[in-house]
Amino acid sequence: MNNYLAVDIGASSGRLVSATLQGDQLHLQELHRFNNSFTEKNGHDYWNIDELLNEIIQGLQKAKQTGIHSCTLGIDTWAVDYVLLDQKGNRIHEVYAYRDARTLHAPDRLHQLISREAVYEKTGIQELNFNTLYQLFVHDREQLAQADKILMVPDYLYYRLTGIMINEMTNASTMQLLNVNTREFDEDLLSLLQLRRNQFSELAEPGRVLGSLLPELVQKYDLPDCQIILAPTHDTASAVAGVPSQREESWAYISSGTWSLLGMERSEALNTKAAMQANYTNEWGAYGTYRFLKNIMGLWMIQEVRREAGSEHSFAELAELASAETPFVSLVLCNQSSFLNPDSMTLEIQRFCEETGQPSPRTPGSLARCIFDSLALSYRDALHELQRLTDETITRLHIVGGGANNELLCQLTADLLGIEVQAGPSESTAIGNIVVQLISSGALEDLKAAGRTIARSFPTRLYEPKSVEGLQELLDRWERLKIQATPSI
Ligand code: LFR
Repeated sequence: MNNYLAVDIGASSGRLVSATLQGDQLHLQELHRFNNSFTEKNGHDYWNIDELLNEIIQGLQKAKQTGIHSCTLGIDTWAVDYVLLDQKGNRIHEVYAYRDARTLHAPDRLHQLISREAVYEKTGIQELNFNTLYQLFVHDREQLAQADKILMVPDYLYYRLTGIMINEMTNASTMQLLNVNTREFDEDLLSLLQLRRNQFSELAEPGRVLGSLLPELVQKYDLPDCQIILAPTHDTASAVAGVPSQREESWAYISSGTWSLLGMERSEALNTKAAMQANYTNEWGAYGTYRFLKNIMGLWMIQEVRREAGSEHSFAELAELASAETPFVSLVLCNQSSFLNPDSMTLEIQRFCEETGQPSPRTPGSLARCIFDSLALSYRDALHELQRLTDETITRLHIVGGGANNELLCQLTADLLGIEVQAGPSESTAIGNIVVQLISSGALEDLKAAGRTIARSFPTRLYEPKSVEGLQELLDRWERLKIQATPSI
């Protein structure tokens, strides 16, 4: 039986999962799990990239110990962050984490040189100050000029495992440097950053067989014989490939993790002015698809509040405490840039509530309630925008990722959006990574077949919308709050 391994690393945790296809069912087993976070050094936030590589190697060793001698392997991580390499392939700097504050004002500076409209028309990518375009714009010029190659984080991990350099497309599109018409790097944007095309590698499609693990690694660490396949290396691209949709009805998704990514899978980009104004993006997906979506601040807010309280409560406990609270007492505008990486998320939420004349949430339960209520209201806005921009009526909303386990948030979403929510699987990112390997090796035909297999293999839960008491009044309050708002991400 073939073994398919997925390395899936998000901003807060990573895992190595093994899968087998038995009949028409996919079976998953988690072999290794580890924490991930960025750390501050001399006023900047960095990832520990070497540690991530060690964790992958440990995961592969565990795979071998459980009897997996040969397999295919795909890697996905978050997007936008990059690694500069010298001519010998050595890293020449620490890897900045995208929440580092150095890019906070970079968009305004860059758009003095080229307009927002022109960049959106070229790339179709939403403006987020941490996009690679803005990160490279503020990166030390000399170091940038010295870089022989620029890889994204998963490209770098693939390189260290195989010795082969590529720029995988789904992650590359989040650089905001690719032209959606030519589907290549945009020369104007490259020259604006004083970069050369040959500082990047070939743009490679997910599903491509990259090669094998370096023999010296296999020997040194006693690793299985792995054929390396390019997953959709952007975790959100994998997550959407992992949605249990047969791709027939009009469906939307929320990939619910550190971020909530709400959108649709489309076969064409939609880079109109209206889409730009709503800050919708067209990230590239597997098999020529686009993810027309919006970033919403997501579970990062509750992760931070929990961490600041010494991780006293589990996420499930926090959701339970929130369920016991009165709904909609205090609301925050999740996408305010002040929530991107505050010194204290708890204080920032309290400050927002006080400044807008709302009760300040002081307990773990009321903070959690405030976050979940506010996220669900943000989803409502985003879904309405999505329908308006695409002129489609969404009949089903899939929630995948860790947030699919949050019953309160799933029910709130169904209620406030007035739509049936299908929640699960929570491991859609690893699953999407794996189904692309299955398609690549001929075991599944396409994304539709993958959707059917995922639907058969993993239980999901349906949330029917219930009516919300005082909805109109709540929506009026929410609209008033948005008028009081300061700029958002
Ligand atoms: C989710 C995600 C989002 C991206 C953000 C930064 O993990 O990849 O899609 O906007 O992280 O990379």
